Amino acid sequence: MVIVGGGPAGSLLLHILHNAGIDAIVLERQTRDYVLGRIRAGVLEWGTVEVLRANGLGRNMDAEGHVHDTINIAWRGSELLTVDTNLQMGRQMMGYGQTRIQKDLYDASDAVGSEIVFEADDVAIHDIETEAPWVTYCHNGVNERIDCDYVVGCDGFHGISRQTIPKSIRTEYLKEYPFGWLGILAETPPVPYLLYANHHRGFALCSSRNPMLARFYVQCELTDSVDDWSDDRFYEELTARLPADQVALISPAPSIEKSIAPLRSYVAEPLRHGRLFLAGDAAHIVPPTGAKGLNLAVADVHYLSQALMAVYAGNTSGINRYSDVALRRVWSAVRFSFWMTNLLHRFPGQTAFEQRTQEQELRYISSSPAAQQSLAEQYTGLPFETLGAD
Ligand code: RFL
Ligand code: PHB
Repeated sequence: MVIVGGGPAGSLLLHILHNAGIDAIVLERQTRDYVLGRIRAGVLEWGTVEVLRANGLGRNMDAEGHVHDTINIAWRGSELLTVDTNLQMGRQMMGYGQTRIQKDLYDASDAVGSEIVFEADDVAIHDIETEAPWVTYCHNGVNERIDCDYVVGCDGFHGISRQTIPKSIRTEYLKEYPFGWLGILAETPPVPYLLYANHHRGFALCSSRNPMLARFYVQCELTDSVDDWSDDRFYEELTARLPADQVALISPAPSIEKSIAPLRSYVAEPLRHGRLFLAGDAAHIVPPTGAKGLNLAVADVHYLSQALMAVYAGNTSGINRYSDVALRRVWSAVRFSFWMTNLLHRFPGQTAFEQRTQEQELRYISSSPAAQQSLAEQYTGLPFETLGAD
């Protein structure tokens, strides 16, 4: 089997299949260091934690991760809404950076000798509608060809796998939001919980990576570049959007990483065409507000690996359900992330009326255990479905 893309989705799938004795190879366009240097997700649903543990990837996460059992939302400059996910749903989240998961995955691949080809250029997928697909790529100037049973596209939003599905078969759904997130990483003690903010100056978020590494975000203009944002300007804006007692928890320190990400929702359906399957960001993107992107990638891989293991044991029913089952979870996360994004951001041209309705929704959640339970249920992640039989 060929897996295109060695991000979290591709390298986790490789690891699970390798453990099950299924022959697979990952083709990754970038260098190992480049993939390890990308700063992205930080919050894992408990289902993700369990998938990682079940596949022998829990040791560092359990030693270094930080368990969160509250979601905190500051609003109107002084109010603070705290949802206790343990109380509401009996569930928690794990703070553990994507960079660390990626390192754990690459280390696991080194330890067991599963194969990841870095700097694989010009990957192309052929004859995907036949029983005998093949993949070509160029490595160290040499053209290579692999004949395989299946191809899995885990090559992210800008990958090539999705484009292999003819346009006549693919349906795409896209929503672009009129703002981005500017994120920094700083060596300073983080706010000790997840802290989101709705403020008339715009959204803000305080998260963490470890006890001496904080991750902060502020909503910014799509046209902004990181050069427009000195560290001083960043902290001025972040602290202007938070209540004074929360600001007291932040000790500004120089940024060691600074980047801007646009916010979008995107889904491509179906997740299967012939012998090609899509998983993770290759098929869907959510705005980071709900902390769902990496978790969806892990859920896809969970479903797909189960289905593929069944195929090699002679049962093809699960693989025929993969696209439908995975897409149900995807749309649930797409809807939730859209809702969180609408609730917490300042939209261009937002009127005082719209600001008040956002604030009223936050007031309602503050006072309603039912609303808190719904937020906690979705944020901590819905249970996995079973793939079932035909
Ligand atoms: P990735 O990580 O994009 O990996 C795809 C890999 O494919 C490679 N590739 C190719 N390889 C070969 N040939 C080609 N033609 C190729 N084209 C691309 C790429 O080099 C890359 O290595 O997708 P994957 O594996 O599906 O993983 C998805 C996650 O990375 C993503 O959903 C999350 O980072 C999203 N996300 C968050 N998710 C969460 O669950 N919780 C969070 O708290 C969270 N926070 C975030 C986020 C994403 C963010 N950004 C930057 C968009 C915060 C931010 C700011
Ligand atoms: C992060 O820690 O990077 C993070 C946390 C929560 C989010 C998005 C990103 O919703």
